[in-house]
Amino acid sequence: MQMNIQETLQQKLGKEIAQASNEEIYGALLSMVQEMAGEKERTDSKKKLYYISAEFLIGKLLSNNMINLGIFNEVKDVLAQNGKNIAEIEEVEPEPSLGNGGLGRLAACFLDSIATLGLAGDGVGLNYHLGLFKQEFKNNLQRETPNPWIEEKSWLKKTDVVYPVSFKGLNVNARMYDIEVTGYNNKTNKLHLFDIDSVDETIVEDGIAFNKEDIEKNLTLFLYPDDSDENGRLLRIYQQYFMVSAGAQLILDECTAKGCNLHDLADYAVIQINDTHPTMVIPELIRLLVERGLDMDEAIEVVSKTCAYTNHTILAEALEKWPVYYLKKVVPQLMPIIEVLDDKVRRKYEDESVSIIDRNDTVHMAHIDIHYGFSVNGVASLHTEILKETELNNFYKIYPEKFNNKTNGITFRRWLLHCNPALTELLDELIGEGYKKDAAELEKLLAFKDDEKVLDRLVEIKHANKEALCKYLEETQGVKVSPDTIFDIQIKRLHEYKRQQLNALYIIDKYLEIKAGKIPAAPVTAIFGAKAAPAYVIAKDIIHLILCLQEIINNDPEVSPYLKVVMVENYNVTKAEKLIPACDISEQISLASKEASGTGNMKFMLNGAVTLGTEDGANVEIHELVGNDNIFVFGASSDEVIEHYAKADYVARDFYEKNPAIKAAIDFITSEEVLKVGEKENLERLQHEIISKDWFMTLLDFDSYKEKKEEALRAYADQKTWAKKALVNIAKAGYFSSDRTIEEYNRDIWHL
Ligand code: 26M
Repeated sequence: MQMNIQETLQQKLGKEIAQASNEEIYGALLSMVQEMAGEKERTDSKKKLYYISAEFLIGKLLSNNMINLGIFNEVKDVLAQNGKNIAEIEEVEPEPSLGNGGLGRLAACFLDSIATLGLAGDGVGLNYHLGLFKQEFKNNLQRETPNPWIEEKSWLKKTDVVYPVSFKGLNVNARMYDIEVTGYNNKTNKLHLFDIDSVDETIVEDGIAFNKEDIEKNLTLFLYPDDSDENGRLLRIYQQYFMVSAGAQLILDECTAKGCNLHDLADYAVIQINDTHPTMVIPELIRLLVERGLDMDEAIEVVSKTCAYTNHTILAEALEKWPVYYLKKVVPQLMPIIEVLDDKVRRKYEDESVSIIDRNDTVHMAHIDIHYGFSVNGVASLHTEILKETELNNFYKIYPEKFNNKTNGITFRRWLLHCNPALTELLDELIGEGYKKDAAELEKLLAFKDDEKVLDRLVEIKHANKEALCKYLEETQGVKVSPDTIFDIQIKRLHEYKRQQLNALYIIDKYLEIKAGKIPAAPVTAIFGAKAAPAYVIAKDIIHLILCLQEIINNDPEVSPYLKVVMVENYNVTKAEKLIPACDISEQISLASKEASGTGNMKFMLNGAVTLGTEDGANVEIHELVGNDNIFVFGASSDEVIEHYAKADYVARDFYEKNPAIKAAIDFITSEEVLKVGEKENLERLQHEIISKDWFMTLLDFDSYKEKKEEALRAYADQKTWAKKALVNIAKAGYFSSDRTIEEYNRDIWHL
């Protein structure tokens, strides 16, 4: 094999590997991997899954494909023998950032697991030319710039498959591009990304601004353009319909080619609708089936047996509702169908709250999914319970049989084998390689819980990963941090409910303590990574505060020996792969009941970090698995939080006025020190928000957060005990393999 790879590469390069540039080698590897993937057997079965999603946050593909094809180590060795470093070649690949965060990354993990399990299931989405904006920091503020990823040589394969898509007054073509999805030692599937030939990247100007009305030029230009104005929201509808109309035509084509007569569509296809972004696939499929001869009632019934819906949030503002007037403006052909769907619901159920079109002429997308899909799932136990008992209770009463939980998972190929080769090697040595196909086997590691040598190795591996991160941070951002400090990491989208501001308040409190002469027992490096939506003002203010703290604290010789702050620029999948293996404390501090699941929490645990978290989302399940000794849990429970909202009795100002530590930390936000490096307007706005609104109850949990965090920092001092906690976390992480999640989807929903 080794000889083969060497020869193939040399042939593609037309020269010796040693003489080629990293860019040339990347190109040759890309082409070799694509050919190998193309030669692999495709999954095949009568019934097939279509996972439709507006986001597939796939991240870089080269190394993961090589791991899945079983050639990674050989390639690495061949390159090394020729004086080349695989890590440097990985750097050449641009990251396709085709997602915002958890929802998009979940879709990518799922594709990996579906192929790995040999299930026939393809992804359907959009080929955004510019992924989620690139984040730059200037004057301690976030700036957004375009984030292109498509190069002459890329993973995309242009196909001849083209479907017509009609909007009001505009007919366009959707062309299909494919990305090969290689399973780990198994068959392959495809990710189908639809695109419009007329997209024009030159219309972007001044950061990420562009003409939102020129649909032919902008339809697939950006991932989720800003929806803070009406044109942005209309463009989202254009994108969504373009995706589902092309997807629906693809599904009907493939099924009829396999002998489906449309009446039996549900025997050939199952469609998983990832949040409400693809919901229009339901009326669109009905429309197409009627066009092809089914009567309306039967078309509705067939589609209802084919579609299943996943909910990823209980935040009311994130549940999509489109004014009828928008839909009439963009996709008038769907409105008569949506009206029939609404009419049927109204005839059957008196309860206004379950209607599809409400009295303000607004279409509730999730309601379409729940009435006209056969399955509704949440993404962690607590989340599903809240959906059933609270958020969607009126639906649960009508359709108890549709509701089910599918706790999220992550692919261990990317989040362990690829990002943490040293830990992978140790595991191979201790428990064999079976865990790579059956993650539950990680529990075998528990046998080494009291093995000092093993615990020492875990400590060594973590330290080496921290050293590698330090080197990377210095090279890329010029910040110097010590691997001998505790790495406390919070990386995730910036959102008030995730409460980066709580972490920031803790840091201020710590800073003030150190300034007052209270020296901490152990030095800490607080690391953040987060992008804020361009129009989310308070989220950007929180980034501003963290960047100001970084400047003040890191340059203060009294404080920086004990506390440092690092805000990683342009946090993305690639950076996550470097940060997670180096983490000691995993910050999962969302307000209980608000984080549907979280998946970063699982990645950290798998890499031997200990969680500091609230009883929210999948943290609850992590807690149950590892037990009290191996996690640090704090804060109000979801029941308490839900009650506070119901009674509207939470008053942030009371905490500000009655708790001196809280007051001092909040006052510091607009102190002279911070104003020296920051913007008055932003800092005052944030301060006012926290004192007078604090919608996500940061101050409610401040004391218990501080107490638990101090406990965790103290516990770290005993390295053996800490390593044992790390070991238990790794051993118990098997449950969070997306292979397990996908097996459950298949067993309960897809039946492939
Ligand atoms: C909406 C409107 C305009 C622009 C963007 C959006 C939008 C985009 C993505 C809204 C929500 C989006 O994603 C939500 C999301 O990522 N949810 C996360 O899903 C994960 C996978 O299930 C969970 O682990 C997280 O808890 C949940 O927050």
